[in-house]
Amino acid sequence: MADDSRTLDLNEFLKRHLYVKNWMNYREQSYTKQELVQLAELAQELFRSESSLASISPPCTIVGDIHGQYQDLVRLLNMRCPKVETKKKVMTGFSANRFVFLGDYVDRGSHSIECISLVFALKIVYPQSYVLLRGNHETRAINFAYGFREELMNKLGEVDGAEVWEKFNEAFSWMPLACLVGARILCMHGGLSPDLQSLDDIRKVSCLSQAASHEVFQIKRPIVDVATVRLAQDLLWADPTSDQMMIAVHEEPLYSKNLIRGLSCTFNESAVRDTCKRLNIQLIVRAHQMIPEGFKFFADKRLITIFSAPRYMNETDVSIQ
Ligand SMILES: [Mn+2]
Repeated sequence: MADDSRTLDLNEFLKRHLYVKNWMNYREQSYTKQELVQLAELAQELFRSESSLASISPPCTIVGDIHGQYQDLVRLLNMRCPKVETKKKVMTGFSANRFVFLGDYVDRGSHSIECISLVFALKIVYPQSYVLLRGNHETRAINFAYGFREELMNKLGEVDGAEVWEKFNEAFSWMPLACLVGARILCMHGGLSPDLQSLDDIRKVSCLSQAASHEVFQIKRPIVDVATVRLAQDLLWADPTSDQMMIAVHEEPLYSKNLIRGLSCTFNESAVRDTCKRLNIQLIVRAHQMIPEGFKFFADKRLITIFSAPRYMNETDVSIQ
């Protein structure tokens, strides 16, 4: 890495991405293959060293789906931090706050590369202040089809674009699947799972090298195809439902097939109550569904859905993210 380390200047990279003076005359960022490959490799190293269940102390800002909406991401990151504004130097959010991102940085919007490389650069510069969770779009099959790969090919050419796409997906396969905020708030991109019986179930999804030999049910990262691990798939894909049909049944089921997504599950209010009690959690924070107002509570405020891509796809289709 030492030989081509000059290809990536992280301070300059952050500066040119975070300080856009005039969005009306915004000049598209240009990238070299080397700097993007390096970003993906450095981020991957950090993800490998983290637990699949990340943790961070409050206060922190929790951010939902970004989906390539670079301008909205920059606005979020530059929001002033009220607590430190009284100091002489006004600190902006990205350097003063802690952040948990709930995933879905890429696809759909027009600036996936800017979004994912900016959050990767922030993670590398401020590793303790940023948690980047994996969303269902941080998987090969999805970001092959919904924009990220095409954007890379357009910007870097077919050969280099495909190579960088592989590197980013390698990094994605190591990303944490959930995060504990101050031990009482559990965050993930999608939702709950019948396989989530304890927090250790998520912690056990880690590199085999870190595994204790007696842990029979150890699930190995990287997880290239999340469909091979039901817990991982549900954490990335599941949705809450208030389906009355589920509640009407005498022997109340907590989970059912997710017919809208065609994979993973839906879970009802009882599943949320049940999981909070068993895991000793006060609140579950997830993203994954478009909410025009930006957030929506569920199950007596035991769960909140956060969505951070305003005017997403003109907010026409509320069902599929
Ligand atoms: Mn999603």
